[in-house]
Amino acid sequence: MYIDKKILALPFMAMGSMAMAQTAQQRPNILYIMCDDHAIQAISAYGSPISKLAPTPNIDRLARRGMLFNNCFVENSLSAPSRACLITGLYSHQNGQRQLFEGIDSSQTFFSELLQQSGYTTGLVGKWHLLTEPKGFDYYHVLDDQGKYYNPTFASTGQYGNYKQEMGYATTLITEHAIEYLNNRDKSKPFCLLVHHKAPHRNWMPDTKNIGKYADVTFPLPETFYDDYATRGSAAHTQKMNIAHAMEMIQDLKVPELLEPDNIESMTSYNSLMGELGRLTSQQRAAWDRYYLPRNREFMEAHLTGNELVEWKYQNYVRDYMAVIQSVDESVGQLLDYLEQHGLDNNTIVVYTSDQGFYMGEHGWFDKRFMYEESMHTPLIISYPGHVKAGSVCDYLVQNIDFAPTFLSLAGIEKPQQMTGVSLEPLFAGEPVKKWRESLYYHYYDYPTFHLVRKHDGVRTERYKLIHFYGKGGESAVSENKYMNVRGTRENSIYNYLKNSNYFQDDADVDYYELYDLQADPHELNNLYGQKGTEKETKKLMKLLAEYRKTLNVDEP
Ligand code: SGN
Ligand code: CA
Repeated sequence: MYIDKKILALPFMAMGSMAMAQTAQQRPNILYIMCDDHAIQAISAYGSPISKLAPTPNIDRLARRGMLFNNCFVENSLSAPSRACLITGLYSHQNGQRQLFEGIDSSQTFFSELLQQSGYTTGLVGKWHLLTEPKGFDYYHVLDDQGKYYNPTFASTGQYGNYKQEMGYATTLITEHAIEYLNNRDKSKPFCLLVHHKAPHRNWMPDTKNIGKYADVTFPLPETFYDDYATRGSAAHTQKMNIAHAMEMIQDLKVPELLEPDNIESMTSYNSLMGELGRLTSQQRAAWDRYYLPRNREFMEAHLTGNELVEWKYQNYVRDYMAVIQSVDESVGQLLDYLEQHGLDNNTIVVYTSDQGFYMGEHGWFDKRFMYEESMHTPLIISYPGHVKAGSVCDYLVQNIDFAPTFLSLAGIEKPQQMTGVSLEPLFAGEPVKKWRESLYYHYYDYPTFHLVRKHDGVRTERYKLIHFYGKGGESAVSENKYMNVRGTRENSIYNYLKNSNYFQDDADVDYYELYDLQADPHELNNLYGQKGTEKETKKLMKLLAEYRKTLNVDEP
């Protein structure tokens, strides 16, 4: 229900259409920019060593204008689940999108619908990744599934599923469509525009002008690069997301010269890269070859092995990833410029975030999924001149289910009762807040599929993290994925693909806990679960976890 306090305060007679329009104008515009897989480590405002070598001046400019959140976390570190949290303000088990291919419960209210009903004009451009038509948008222009970096296909308002190719680079095209929407929008209404970049999702293909941009940079290895997971349970050992073994030399590191035609995995990786490169125009392909061909020649001649090879992979992974980020940063700059040039900067809330965190070699990994810090943690910067303290930092625990309630409260719309997240507005002043959450609930469900990260849930407080890994192991776990063994579905074909490429390991069932003291051990190298002296804290956290499961009605584990 939409309650505009200003309207309620007006005498009824004064509520002519002029007054309504004026009040509507005073409500803030919302520009929400979300990247796909943008790690905190790759934003210079957050200050990581790698980001200093490949800075993001425009995202930093936004941070200077607003508030940088140091403790923003996702509930389920995966794209579609995260997007479902954003759009509904609900945890995964409440919004139906627990796994990547599961499909959101589209009967849930999307915050965009409420904004639209209350007089906002709403737009969405870029990666949508939910298996349902965008609801509550006057305009949408969305990529097909994960989207392609080069010459991608988009479907527009009312034409859902009808994807048409556009020539150019995804990040640039998305920015252009965002600006197009801003130019053509109904200017009598406040706007809410969601800009969802495809970048920097795997396989990190930079725009032609940025290819090789960091070729001469040597990025420092993260402290935990050679983690041996000595104190952890089996999940950290059985995952398939380490740079050393799971990162593909052909698809991910772009070395097709390594093709082994008799090896099915090598062939799949090759076909995947060739599929992507086959999209390039001859001009784009020439720019690609100018960098990758000599780089690959040099690599093939070097015959690297052991750590030298793993570090070559790391360097080239980070180089490509950061070059992809360069375009994202430029896009942020263009959108901020647009707001300034059109006098919209003071009345627009700008949010920058990602759909989750990402590993940039920490623990030897890429990808996400785990409840460990790098993947659970996500960037969040919010600017709103006059309302959010400029250049401030917020340490309170916030989560992606809070975004929808925040937008609603800023628009003066009462949050629907079932919406679990809370508005971040009380934090905007940068002052201490009397009552705020002291813990977060996390739940990852997507096993067994890409990267083989085991199911787990857990709680994180400011200082501690308790994780419970559970569930059947290997192929037998498929029976728990109700959607995965339905013949003819996309999920089922992915399952078959993984099975045929011997992806599933014969992993054991698991049911164990890990405990970390984030203050003493910020890199989570020392699992304290079961250790002497931790009994009291463990008991407290166990109780907290049980409370979350009960109040939230979690049906697994
Ligand atoms: C693809 C990627 C995975 C990635 C998932 C989910 N493989 O399947 O590496 O974890 O997407 O990513 S790829 O070979 O197709 O690139 S998410 O961001 O959409 O959740
Ligand atoms: Ca993602």
